[in-house]
Amino acid sequence: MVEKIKEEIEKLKEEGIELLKSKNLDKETLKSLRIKYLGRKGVLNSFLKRLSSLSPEEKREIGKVVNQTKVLFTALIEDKEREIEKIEAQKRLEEEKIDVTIPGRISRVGYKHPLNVIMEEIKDFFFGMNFSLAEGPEIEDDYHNFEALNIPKDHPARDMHDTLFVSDNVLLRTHTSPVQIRTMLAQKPPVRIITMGRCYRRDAVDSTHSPMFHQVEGLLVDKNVSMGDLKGILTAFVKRIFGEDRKVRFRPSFFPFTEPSAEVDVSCGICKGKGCKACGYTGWLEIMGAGMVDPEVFKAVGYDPSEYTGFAFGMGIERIAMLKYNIDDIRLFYENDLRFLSQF
Ligand code: 2U9
Repeated sequence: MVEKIKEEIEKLKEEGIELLKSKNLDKETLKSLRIKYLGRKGVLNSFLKRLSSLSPEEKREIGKVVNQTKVLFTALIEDKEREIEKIEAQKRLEEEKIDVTIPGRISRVGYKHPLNVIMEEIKDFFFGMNFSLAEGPEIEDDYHNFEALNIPKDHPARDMHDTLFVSDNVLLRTHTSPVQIRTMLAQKPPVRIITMGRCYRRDAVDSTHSPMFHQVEGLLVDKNVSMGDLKGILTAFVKRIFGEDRKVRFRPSFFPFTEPSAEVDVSCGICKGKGCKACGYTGWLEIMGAGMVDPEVFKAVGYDPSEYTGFAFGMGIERIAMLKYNIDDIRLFYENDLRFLSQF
């Protein structure tokens, strides 16, 4: 009986050694082998349950062999576990390996849009002159876009602003001037602001017209503001944008919201003022409008025109960019062609 059991254990031992030493054992299989051999209800313990008919001597003998086998199997399993762990660690290292010699991906750098370049230059100048930026809605009403700016319903100036209407009284702003109206309605003088943004007019598209374009306008209101202040600041501005060597001239003009009004010209950069095709052989390029704020506008926003005066100016940003960079077609600004945009 004892010999038979010992034989069985020996057979089990050989089979176990072979299994536990075999290659390609994975964690799961090893776990089930541990349960099979060493578990509480495992094969080795099952031998101990069959000893009841044996003498204490024999029981001890079998017990010893079972225990030796358990110790051997435990050692084999632990060896295998370490081996699997090592293989897995090696695999992880392989997977996470980074080849630092692979050339990096080159990310292309974008370009500033020429209109943004100009807008930033304009902001830089006027912020330096202690102006701040005011913003307002692109969808406006008749009052802020026309009425308060001294442009009543039957005024011929409304023809100049061919308007895109949303409804009877609601429209897309034709200039940024309603932002100045809103600012004055909201605060007392002194006021020193610039506005910039999209404006809309019912224009047919050609090389110099677009139904959507950008404007910059400015407004300075205080006691004793004169035409001299207007000329001083705007001359410095034009020279900053176009170059110190350029000349600036002010010509009388008319706008409903300014009185007196002027148009501002810069000397032609191509012919240096001698006259060429680009300036229509005049030597001058028209770049902006300006004037002293009309007392009627002050009355509309509740400012006392006998106490305060102010100057205002306005320009189309596309036009400034076209003249500064010699761009001959306004549509280039909106087409997002990188061959054009990458030049700025
Ligand atoms: C208020 C009072 C006065 C803004 C001004 C101009 C002259 C002007 C044009 C330039 C080219 C419009 O984009 S354009 O077609 N603008 O000539 N704008 S004075 O005057 C104001 C604005 C707001 C309250």
